[in-house]
Amino acid sequence: MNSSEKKKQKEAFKAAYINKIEEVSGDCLAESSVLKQYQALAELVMDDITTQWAKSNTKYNKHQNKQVYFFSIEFLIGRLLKSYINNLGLEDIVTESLKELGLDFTAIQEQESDPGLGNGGLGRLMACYLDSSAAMDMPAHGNGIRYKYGLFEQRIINGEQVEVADNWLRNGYPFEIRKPDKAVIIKFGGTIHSEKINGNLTFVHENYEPILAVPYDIPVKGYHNETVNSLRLWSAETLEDFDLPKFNQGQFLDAVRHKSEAESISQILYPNDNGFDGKLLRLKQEYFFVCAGLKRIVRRYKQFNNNSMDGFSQKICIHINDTHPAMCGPELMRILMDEEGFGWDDAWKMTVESISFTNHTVLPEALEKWPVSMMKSLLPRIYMIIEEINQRFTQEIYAKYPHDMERNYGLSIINNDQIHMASLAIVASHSINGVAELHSKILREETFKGFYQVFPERFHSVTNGVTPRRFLMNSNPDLKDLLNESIGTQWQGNLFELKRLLNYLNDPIFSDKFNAVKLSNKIRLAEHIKKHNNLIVDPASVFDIQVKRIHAYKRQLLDALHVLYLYNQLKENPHLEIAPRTFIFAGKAAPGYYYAKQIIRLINAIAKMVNSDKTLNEKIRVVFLENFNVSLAEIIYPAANVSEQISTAGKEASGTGNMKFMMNGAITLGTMDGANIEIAEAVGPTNIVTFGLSSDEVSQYEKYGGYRSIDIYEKDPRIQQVMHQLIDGTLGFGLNFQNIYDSLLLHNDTYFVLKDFNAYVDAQNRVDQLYRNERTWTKMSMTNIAHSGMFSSDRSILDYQREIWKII
Ligand code: 26W
Repeated sequence: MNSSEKKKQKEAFKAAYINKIEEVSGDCLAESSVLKQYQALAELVMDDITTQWAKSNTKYNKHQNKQVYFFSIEFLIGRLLKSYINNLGLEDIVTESLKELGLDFTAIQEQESDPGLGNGGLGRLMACYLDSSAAMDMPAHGNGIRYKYGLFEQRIINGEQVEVADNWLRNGYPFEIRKPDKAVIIKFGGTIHSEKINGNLTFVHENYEPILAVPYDIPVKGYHNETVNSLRLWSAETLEDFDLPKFNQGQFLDAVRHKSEAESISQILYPNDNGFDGKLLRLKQEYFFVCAGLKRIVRRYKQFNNNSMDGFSQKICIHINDTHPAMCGPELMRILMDEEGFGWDDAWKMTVESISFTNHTVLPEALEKWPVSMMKSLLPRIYMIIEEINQRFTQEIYAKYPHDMERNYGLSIINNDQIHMASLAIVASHSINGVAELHSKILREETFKGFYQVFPERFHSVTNGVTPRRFLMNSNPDLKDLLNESIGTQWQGNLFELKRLLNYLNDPIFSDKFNAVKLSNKIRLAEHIKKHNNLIVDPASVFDIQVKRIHAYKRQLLDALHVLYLYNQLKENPHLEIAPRTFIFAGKAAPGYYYAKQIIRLINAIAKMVNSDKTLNEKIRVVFLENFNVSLAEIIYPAANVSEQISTAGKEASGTGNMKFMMNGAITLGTMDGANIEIAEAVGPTNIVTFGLSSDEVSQYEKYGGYRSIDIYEKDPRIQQVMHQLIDGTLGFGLNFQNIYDSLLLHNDTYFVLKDFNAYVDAQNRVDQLYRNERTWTKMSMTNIAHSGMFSSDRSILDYQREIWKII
């Protein structure tokens, strides 16, 4: 674009924008609030996108390309305005125009609520996959729930987590389109009886409670292309707002109660990450979006296929994100048999051929098991189908392995009056995959060993990835510019091209610029810390960061105990030579997870003690940032020097934060777990710091009931000191962390914190040494970025296309 063209475009944009502001606010630009400025900009952007959206949909309908649908109970999409603008290629036009109008683009963007429709890794992964699919012109769509309240907002009050409702729809949401004309009815409860209709045995569902599912569609705009896919989120409503008979009888409250009971289905996201609690409402949520999504997919398919289901499984992929949508199997069977008239065998073939399944965790407490009684009464027809799936499957297995009753029993989908959703998902799909190589290996050899023996060909592995648009280009624009001016722009289309950066490893001018970018990102984070924590941190210090959900297996505790140990060292020897460090933590704890909340309290107690101790010469600082979400993450990753990825080996399926840090030049300090292993392979042993037990060692100990933590404690005075400090009042008057203490010593340290402590301290010392050699550190940092191509979600999507959906 030459400069006169650009000028023209900017003038056109400004005129349209001023118009829009008047339209949405009734005020002129000068009088308008920042909120209205945001809403006007959002609408203007939507006008552009919806035109392309309609074109994309027409194309999909005409050409009948294979469509992928991600079924997921979470989509953690983050703010969209900037991402839309950049994907439309309007970055410069908008930025410059707003500046010329005297407006603050950053403040405008901050008006957008950050939809917290997910807990963590699983939900964010879906958002990255939607972004990558659209960027690569692939028809893939999301199907989920439009929660009225997303994940709670976290406040830290007196060092403790306090939860506040996340009313993200407060000011409306400009990027969704409500489609009441595409609503469907979902049936809960009631009874099933069979009838002969026209000589065919038919199942009739009676006395059920009908709930209306209304879709809201959000466009998923591809990067610099014409593709716009859809994220469809379902909202629960009553069929009639009031139950009229009851209303007429004067039972007004009863009538309204029905409305609120119906709406409760999409009222709130369950805040559990990796912990199953078998609540009825959650089961309703799961069936709700599964049923609504599948009904619409079948309807659309027939609409553009001469009212026929022929070829369905060649054209439709139903990809289920963990087991929460595992009822896709039985529900698709129900639709095919009861509504489309297929017999069992044909319906089964179509079902298995269209469904694929990704597992995201091996923690036993996260595996979903629904009581038979609950399933039977809430979803009687689905239960019948699950029973029959299981009967046919177990019969096959018994025939195949007649002498191995014990293992056959273990494969049964229904066991001890519980329905094992992972088993259902495996049996009803043609593919199951783990999310990193180690994770997939553990699935094959441990978690789903029996199934692997029956269906070896179904098992795959696709390592997770993250979108470089959001987590590099948009959140680290200075790095983007520096890369463009040095290695060209090809990397934006193919992240493997970042390898060209290796040519600059010994270029002092580049290195200086590179370090300047990191420093300015650290200054931005330091400003955030000043504003929110009222604490001054030194941007020249090492920014050592652990941000993720708080969970025992992720071992924020190990990080915290090391800080405490370092504090003790400095107290003993104030002249200890270390590079000054700022330890930064953020993350939410599930509201009912007491232990995790105690960890937050502990970190804040340590922070208070360390930050107020003048004798430390500001060599260490500790920060807990409240309310970790996608928007905050975008400020954090670009500012990191050290990426803490220290889960007990074998427990973190993949991790994706590790990739976001790496892409922004942080050095991983990690265990050989999840995708850390692949990061280590990609960068080589000199560009990562690893430590600790391997997953084999962990499982060896576990086989024999764990290890004896007391032995380690007794031998190590350093450990004794930090352990005592948990309970002796060091951390503040009345602050006692007895239950953390007990978990480590009395309950035998389930996650090997003390076992790995020494190795971790050594690794931290190595980090210190490396950082103090600036040349070395800069090279390591650049090397990490150069090898991050493999961790783009574009690569992951290509793997899925090739291995699982068989599109290319
Ligand atoms: C039923 C309760 C429940 C809720 C959420 C069980 C399990 C989950 C998720 C599957 C947990 C989760 O988010 N797992 C994370 O998935 C990421 C994406 O694949 C991985 O990178 C993380 O390692 C994994 O913990």
